[in-house]
Amino acid sequence: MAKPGRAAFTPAAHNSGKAHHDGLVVASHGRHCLVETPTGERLICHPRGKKSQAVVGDRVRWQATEDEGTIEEVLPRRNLFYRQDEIRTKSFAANLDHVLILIAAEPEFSEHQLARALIAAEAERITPIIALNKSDLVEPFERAWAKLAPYRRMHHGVLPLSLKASGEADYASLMKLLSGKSTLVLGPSGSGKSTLTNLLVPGATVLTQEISQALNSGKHTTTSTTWYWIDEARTTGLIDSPGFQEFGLNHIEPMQLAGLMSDIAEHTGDCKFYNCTHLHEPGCGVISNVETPTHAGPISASRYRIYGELFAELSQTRY
Ligand SMILES: Nc1nc2c(ncn2[C@@H]2O[C@H](COP(=O)(O)OP(=O)(O)OP(=O)(O)O)[C@@H](O)[C@H]2O)c(=O)[nH]1
Ligand SMILES: [Mg+2]
Ligand SMILES: [Zn+2]
Repeated sequence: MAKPGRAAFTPAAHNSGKAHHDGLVVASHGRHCLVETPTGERLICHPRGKKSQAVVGDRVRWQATEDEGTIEEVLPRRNLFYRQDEIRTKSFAANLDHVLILIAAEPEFSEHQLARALIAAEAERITPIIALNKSDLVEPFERAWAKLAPYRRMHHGVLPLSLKASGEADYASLMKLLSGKSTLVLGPSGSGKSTLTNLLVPGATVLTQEISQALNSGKHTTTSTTWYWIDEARTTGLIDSPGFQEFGLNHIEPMQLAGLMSDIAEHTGDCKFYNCTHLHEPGCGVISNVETPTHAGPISASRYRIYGELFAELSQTRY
């Protein structure tokens, strides 16, 4: 029997117009995307209609047309990692095991955006990994490391990296985490996402910032989301994505927030009222555990402030 991936390219399958094949979406460019067959061939596919709009990481059923293909069906997703603001929804990728949030000593990262990306991952039950890159830049790294204290105390911790200066040492610790999994690498522009891809993916030559600066080609070096295989057996997937600035959480209900911030969620069981917003209620288990200048507490002041600001923002955009 012909392998499923090959059959698409035979005239018989083409003429019958009926053969459906399995595929994995490995890149998306606006409406059309690149689909990889089980045997490793890649072809451009167009969605049949709005319903078959696919994102990277999607498993699809496709049909051959001329030398390209049509996506007939997007198979049910395990999860979909996306952000949403007032204007639009932007999907990053589907069917993920991890979101690796890569930030760096430089450029300075926004704690707000980090907190938002973590909440979006928790909402889809995707395991987050936080890594802080550029440990060779000693002083900015120390500042960033200190700023991350509340995140270092959380269950996922923070992994220090120096992808350019001592990538070899990072290789082993990263492989241990990522092996056999599908991981989306996410983070602000310039944090080193493509440098990471080049380190882990044999033969990858993804454009990184110093080269794009030399070519003078704009602020974001990477402009589309792309899936790479780390191993030849194609069991470990790594997805490079363009840097983001604003991470909209319009799809989250304000009352869901506390449950999606693990350091805060730990204390919601102690609240006097079941529908506590943790903003002002008496007997609130969250408020009593927030650190103050005179009282050390397990919830950092900055995390609690972010909670309050997000709660207000999400309450406003409901209507
Ligand atoms: N000092 C230092 N620089 C690094 C390190 N890792 C990456 N860089 C540099 O940081 C710059 C940005 O790296 P990229 O990999 O292009 O960043 P990116 O996250 O892919 O950026 P976008 O594609 O724009 O989102 C490049 O000049 C890298 O060489 C590191 O460990 N230390
Ligand atoms: Mg990049
Ligand atoms: Zn409370």
